[in-house]
Amino acid sequence: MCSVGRRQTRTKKMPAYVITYFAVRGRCETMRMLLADQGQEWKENEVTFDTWKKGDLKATCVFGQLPKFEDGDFTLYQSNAILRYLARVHGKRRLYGKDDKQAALIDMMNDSCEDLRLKYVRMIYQDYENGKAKYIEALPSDLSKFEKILSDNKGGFLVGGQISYADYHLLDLLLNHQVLSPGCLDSFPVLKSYVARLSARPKIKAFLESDAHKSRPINGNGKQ
Ligand code: GTS
Repeated sequence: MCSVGRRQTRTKKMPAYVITYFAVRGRCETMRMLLADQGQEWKENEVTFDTWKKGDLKATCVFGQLPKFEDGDFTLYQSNAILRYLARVHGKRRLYGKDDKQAALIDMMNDSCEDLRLKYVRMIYQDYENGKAKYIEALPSDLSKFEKILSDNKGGFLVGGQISYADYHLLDLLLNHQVLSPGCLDSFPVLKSYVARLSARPKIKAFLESDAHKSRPINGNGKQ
């Protein structure tokens, strides 16, 4: 090994990743879980609602919204694009399947997670008092689709036999839904054991038990 190589292996790597977001789980807990499970470090740049309201930061964001994700001097917006970037970069065989077809299926699964997230977010922010009961009543229709997908795929994950970025997204959604409606997985044994199995992965378990995770509210308006 050349001396430069030796010096590099001895240098402690500082976290190159910075997540700029409000002090909530929201759209960032999936990427935080992915990073934690992949043994990565990152820095949190928490933005208060008062700072955000001043408008200076918003004006610098490409779409006027957070999260913002930085990898050194590379900046990204849009939470799902950030997940896909991290999926390409991390994982022993990446978090994006073993070939283009699996990658497309993983994107399809993530799009379905996004559909459910949007329904959830709309209810939480726009219709919590009147719409929560109705939302919970309709939830089995969405959950049953994921139950079938996981039952059909014998690999234990949404696609193939190894975790993908979409699994972190689904796990985050299911954890949030168990807070919204604690018994919501009782009639979905496959989803229930999937949540238990993924939550028990040592690095995810440590993350879920961390003060950082526990102290962050799920949503910005205090509803959950
Ligand atoms: N499609 C975007 C993504 O996935 O990143 C949506 C981002 C978004 O809606 N951001 C909200 C925001 O910046 C915060 S949150 O909904 O993720 O909590 N809101 C402030 C604003 O001024 O729009």
